[in-house]
Parts: sequence; structure tokens; C-alpha cells
Amino acid sequence: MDYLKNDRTRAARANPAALLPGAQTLIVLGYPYKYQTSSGIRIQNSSAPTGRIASYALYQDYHHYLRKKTKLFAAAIDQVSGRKNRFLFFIDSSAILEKDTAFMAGAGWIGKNSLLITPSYGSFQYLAVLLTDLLIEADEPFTTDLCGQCRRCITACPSGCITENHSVDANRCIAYLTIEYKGVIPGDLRAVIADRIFGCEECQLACPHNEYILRNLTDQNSSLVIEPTVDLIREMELSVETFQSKYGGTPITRATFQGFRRNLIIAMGNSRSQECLPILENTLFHDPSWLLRLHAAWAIASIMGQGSYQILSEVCRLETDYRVEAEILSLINEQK
Ligand code: B12
Ligand code: SF4
Ligand code: SF4
Repeated sequence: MDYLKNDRTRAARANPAALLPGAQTLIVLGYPYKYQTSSGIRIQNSSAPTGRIASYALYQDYHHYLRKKTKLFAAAIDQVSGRKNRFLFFIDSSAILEKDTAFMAGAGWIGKNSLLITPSYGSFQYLAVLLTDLLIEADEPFTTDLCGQCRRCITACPSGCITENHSVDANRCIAYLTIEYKGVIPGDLRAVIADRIFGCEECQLACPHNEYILRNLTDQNSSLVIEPTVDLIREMELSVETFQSKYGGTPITRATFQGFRRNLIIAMGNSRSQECLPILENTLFHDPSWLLRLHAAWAIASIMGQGSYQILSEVCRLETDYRVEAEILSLINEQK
């Protein structure tokens, strides 16, 4: 996420008008999505260990379809204003801080979970921002912090990464670790990730302001393109090509093929399921990626406990990468 702090981004954030000559107004659009229950659900007729995907990623990639909708909205503004306006669109990837812009536009408040919450739709919504040279009278910022004394999200957060100032420590957030971060997941956070293979939404599920939307919202525009619960072993068997054909055009590809497999391996370790051992052993002994071998060693140790001593000692003699070797030695030491 380095792009958020480079000089170009900072300059544009300080002065959005530099991005669009003559810019006068920022307009924020919220687009609600439906939460899909996946927690604890097993795939029908299967005892296979499963992983779950956060609801926001189960639909067509919102970056694409929100862009289309935002363009339609801009065309409507042209029509109503009777002039051809200039627009720039921001959806998730720009200098503009979308939550803060929405707050300043009076759409809602920033919850303790750091997300934008609106009174009617809660926080299960994507945001899009338009910058335009049309001058529109500004709305007032949202003045009330409707979190009050509530701390449910802080208590519910599995990694304890919600800080006391309406912000999150992204380095520990499961959404960051499973989507954006491509390296070795710190040892103390692997178990915390549990079966979450892409994203996390515990801090939204816990929020009382989402109760209405959890019960009532039916979103006809966004039908599911991905199942919320997947079979870990079958997913691990996907080739790079079948991964692309299954997940191309969805947010999942943001994790990359390798990052997604790393997440599957961690979920396998957390499942404690013996069924995962053959594919994990194959990864540990044969996968060309040191990152995957490292996590596979951990997952095998999680499932087998002290029973993994022999296999870890054997692979340690063959391992050529110092990072994997160090992980294996530390796992072996833990068992002594
Ligand atoms: C980087 C990023 C992440 C990072 C860091 C998250 C974070 N909280 O900053 C990671 C990868 C962890 C992440 C995770 C998720 N993200 Co994200 N992410 C972004 C992104 C690209 C930038 C956010 C950013 O710049 N943060 C920087 C820090 C400094 O901001 P901050 O911690 O929020 O702090 C600011 C405010 O909280 C405010 N503030 C602090 N204290 C207080 C107190 C009060 C009273 C007030 C009013 C304000 C306030 O001031 C701070 C400085 O500006 C935005 C898109 C965008 N361009 O804006 C999407 C965005 C925030 N993400 C989004 C989503 C959906 C998610 C996930 C739910 C996805 C998932 N299910 O896994 C999780 C939620 C995790 C969480 N609790 O935040 C949506 C949120 C929609 C909403 N309703 O708010 C956005 C807007 C994308 C979009 N276009 O829809 N995300
Ligand atoms: S997304 Fe998950 S890990 Fe991140 S702040 Fe919310 S509950 Fe915590
Ligand atoms: S769970 Fe409570 S504290 Fe957290 S964002 Fe929702 S209302 Fe605010």
C-alpha cells in the first residue's frame, strides 16, 4: 500500500484540484452490498475443511461496475446542470481518502472500526468519489458520533488491531494480511486468521448499525459470483490458469495466486484436518515457492503437533532456503 504515502499521492490528497484543473466539488456515492453468511457453514455433503471469503469480494469486482454506475451518475449531473462538466472518478485506488470525504459530505460518521457508517445503510457499502469542475453547494459534515459508548467491534476484532482513535493498525488487520500483504504472515497472527482466506468482516458483523442491513437488504444488482465458503483442498489444487478463469474479474486476484495459496495453507493449518496433510506435504517437499513451503511446514506442525517431528526433520535436511530452514528449526525446537 506504499502508493498511499508517496509524494505524488500526498500532494494530490492535499490539493485534489491539482488532479483536475478547475475542480470545485467532491461528490461521494455509497453502494451497499449484501453480507453473506458463511461463518461455520460446511459445503453441502462434504466434511471437507473450508475457508471463507469476506462478503465485499463475492460479487463482480466493484471497481469495474461502480465505475460504470458512477459514469451514469455523472451523465445525469450533466443533464440536470445543463452543461458538459469535467469529472474524475475515484474508487478505492486513489489519493482521495474516501471515508473521510464521505464524512465531510455528511453521509455518515467514522466508526471505531474506522469505517464509514451511514444511518440507513450501516457500513456494508463501497464508496466511490467524483471530482468535478461543477460548483455544487456543500453539505455539512456529519456531526454526531453514533458509536457512543459501544465497543463491540473492538471486542470482536480477532487480531485486536482496532486502536482507540477510530483507526486500525493495518499491519495486524486480517484484511490487510490476507489481501494486500504478500510476505510471511507473522507467527502470532496465523492462528488468529482462522479460516479467513480473503478479507475479514468481524468488526462490521459486530456493529449494531449493520443489524438492519444484515436482515433486510436485498441487492438485485450484485448477484454472487463466488461462493462465500470454499473447499480448501480443491482450491489448493487450482492451477494458475484455473485460478484465473475462476477468479478473474473478481477482487480475489488482488491477493495474487501465490498469496491466495498462502492463505489456503494457513486455513488448512488452523482447520487441524488430517485430510489436508497429503497436499501440505507435497507443498512442503516440492513447491518451488519458499513462501509456500514455509507456511506448509507451519500448517503441518499445527495439524500433527509433536507427530510432525519426523517429517520436519527429514525435510530440513533437504531444504535449501535459509528462511524455510529457520522456520522448520523453530517448529522443531518448539516440540522439544
Ligand atoms: C488502505 C485501505 C485499507 C487498509 C487499511 C484500512 C484503514 N482503516 O485505513 C486495509 C487493507 C486494512 C483495508 C481493509 C478493509 N477495507 Co479498505 N481501504 C483502504 C483505502 C484504499 C485507503 C484507506 C486509507 O487511506 N487509510 C489511511 C488511514 C490513515 O485512514 P484511517 O485509519 O481510516 O484514519 C482516518 C479516519 O479514520 C479519520 N479518523 C480517525 N479518527 C477519527 C475520529 C473521528 C471522530 C472521525 C470523524 C474521523 C476519524 O482520520 C484518519 C486520517 O484520515 C480505502 C479506499 C480509499 N482510497 O479511501 C479502502 C476502504 C476504506 N476499504 C474498504 C473496505 C470495504 C475494507 C474492508 C471492509 C474489506 C474487507 N471486508 O476485508 C476492510 C475493513 C478493515 C477496517 N476495519 O478498516 C472501503 C470502506 C467502505 C466504508 N464503508 O467505510 C473503502 C473506502 C474502499 C471503497 N471504495 O469502498 N482497507
Ligand atoms: S477487518 Fe477483521 S482484523 Fe481488520 S479491523 Fe476488522 S475485525 Fe479486525
Ligand atoms: S461496533 Fe459499536 S463502536 Fe464499533 S463501529 Fe459499530 S457502533 Fe461504533
